[in-house]
Amino acid sequence: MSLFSKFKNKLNKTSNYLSSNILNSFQNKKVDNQTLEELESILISADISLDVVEKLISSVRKVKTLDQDVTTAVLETLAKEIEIILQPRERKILEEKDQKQKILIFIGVNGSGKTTTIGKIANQIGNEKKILIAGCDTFRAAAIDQLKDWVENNKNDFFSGRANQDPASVAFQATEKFNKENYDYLIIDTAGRLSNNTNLVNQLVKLKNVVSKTNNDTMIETILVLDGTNGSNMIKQVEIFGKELDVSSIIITKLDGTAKGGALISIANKYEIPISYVGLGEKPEDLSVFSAKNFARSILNLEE
Ligand SMILES: Nc1nc2c(ncn2[C@@H]2O[C@H](COP(=O)(O)OP(=O)(O)OP(=O)(O)O)[C@@H](O)[C@H]2O)c(=O)[nH]1
Ligand SMILES: [Mg+2]
Repeated sequence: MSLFSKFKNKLNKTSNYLSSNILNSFQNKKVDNQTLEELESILISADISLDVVEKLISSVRKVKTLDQDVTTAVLETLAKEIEIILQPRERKILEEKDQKQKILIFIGVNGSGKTTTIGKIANQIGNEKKILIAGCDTFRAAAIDQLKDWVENNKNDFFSGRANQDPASVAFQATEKFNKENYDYLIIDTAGRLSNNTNLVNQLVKLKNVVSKTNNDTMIETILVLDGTNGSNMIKQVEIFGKELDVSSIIITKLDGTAKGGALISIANKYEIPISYVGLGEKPEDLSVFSAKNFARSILNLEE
């Protein structure tokens, strides 16, 4: 399956919603105040933020009403505008050749898809590279087991600490092993919820500081994983995590399971943080490098 087909198939909840409603509104009609008003509410209910919707509406307003197929003209205009917003956020974190070794720290609230995404990424990196996976969620045995399953399937190496050990100290020991044994990648999984009252963000800041102490900051990626089914509520999470931790890229998961995929556009418009991957299902191959064009055209049910 081509990368585009993958986007198109998996984003069908969002694209069905958008394209069918837009078709209903514009079929045999022209671009006027009434149809634009309808379009505005369609876009808003797909969790696209108001500032983005305003941008989109103002370009659709310029669509020539004489166009034979108004619906296609509207969809094409929307896709072009959305692609312009998304384009600057594309970043392929694993293809930057200047850095031989990389440390990926995965953060995000519980259930957002950190562990699954780590498994998928390690699977895609493949066995030519030496990968060490560190389980720093020391509070839940199930968390370690879930990560271990991925590690075993991918044939990676695994490092974890004692139950309830300070996550930062596990991360520190993992970094020592990574450096001593000359791994290409260290991928750190963290907890999304803590068993006690310490603040999650503080805990992560501590973990990251410990890792930075012995490693060059340029080789550390702090990846915020967001659950796409949360729609516009993802913005709050970018706010909370981004304030204290220098998030270097975002991964939005579960876009296969939601009609709220439009929220990705709101995030791209509001924050200058790159979007490296999108999660499009639960299987190892269901993680795709983010592509502005594929995303923009897929959610409007257009062809490549
Ligand atoms: N459909 C779909 N499900 C996903 C995707 N990514 C993750 N999931 C599922 O979401 C659930 C939670 O994922 P986890 O990887 O365990 O999330 P986590 O962030 O590690 O959660 P905690 O360890 O509790 O903080 C699992 O059932 C995954 O299979 C995706 O892109 N699509
Ligand atoms: Mg997890």
